Amino acid sequence: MVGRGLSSPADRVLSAAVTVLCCVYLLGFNGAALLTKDDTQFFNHHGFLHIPSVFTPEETLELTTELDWLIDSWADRSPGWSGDWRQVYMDPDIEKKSELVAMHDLYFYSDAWMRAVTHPQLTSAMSQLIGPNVEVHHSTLHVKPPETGHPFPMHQDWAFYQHEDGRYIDVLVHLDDTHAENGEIRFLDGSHKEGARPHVTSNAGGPCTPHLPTDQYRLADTIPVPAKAGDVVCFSIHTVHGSYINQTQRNRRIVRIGYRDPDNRQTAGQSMGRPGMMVQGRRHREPEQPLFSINGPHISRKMKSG
Ligand SMILES: O=C(O)CCC(=O)C(=O)O
Repeated sequence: MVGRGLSSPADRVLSAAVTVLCCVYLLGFNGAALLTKDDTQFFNHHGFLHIPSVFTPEETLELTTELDWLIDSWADRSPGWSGDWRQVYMDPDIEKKSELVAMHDLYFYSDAWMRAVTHPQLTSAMSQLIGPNVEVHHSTLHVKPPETGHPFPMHQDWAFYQHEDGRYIDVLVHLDDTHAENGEIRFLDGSHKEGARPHVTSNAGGPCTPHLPTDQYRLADTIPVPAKAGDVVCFSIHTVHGSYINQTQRNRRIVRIGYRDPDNRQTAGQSMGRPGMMVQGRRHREPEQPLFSINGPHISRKMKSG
């Protein structure tokens, strides 16, 4: 007996199309794997990975609008990272003018950014690279302003938030297309495999921002990873990276999000001791481990006196 309704070629094409659409919907609904096996192998081998179009054009527009509000309302504008590396990366005139606009933990200020760090496809991609349990550690905005926008000396992010092992990935959410002229991110291929490296943390003038010695690590030896707005580029906490100055007339806006396995203990640096949100899986309890404190942050002086 021939099944009713599927006898004509048109019916069969329609039926196949419905099946494909259902599968696509169900895969999306279940947080289907964003990364292929080749992607995860590429990441493990090279220490970085470009994931295109993680955010839709609509999501990217909303995040950009919110970011511009954060830049106007909350972000810091400063000369940026300190150290003798500045004289190597910039000529004296540019060095005096060079600026960085930055702030931390955007999701404390904007719900759009809370949705970005908990984005199901992004966090599921992170669990493909880190393992089933993923915690948000921080987020940080970096804007390279036009023409003199801050270059980044070669470094590992480990130097800023030291952890016991490599189960930590940084994600650069791109709000602008990046290329050579505005200082796209660049990586030292495979450099994550050697783990943490000693950084320069002081110069003749005193303490400085951690960076790798400029005579041993050169941006010219790195691989550029240009990306589009809405893309993310992720890399291991041990991957050596940096970027050139923004020579264009426009801001170059990027937000970094740090994700880790909650079992990967932090030993020093940014946001040390602060619990983050679980965005995939569970936080395992160690024997006798206490619950997190419910004591709030200190009240700022301005608020106290006000
Ligand atoms: O924004 C860049 O070009 C580099 C940023 C960076 O090095 C970092 O976020 O660790």
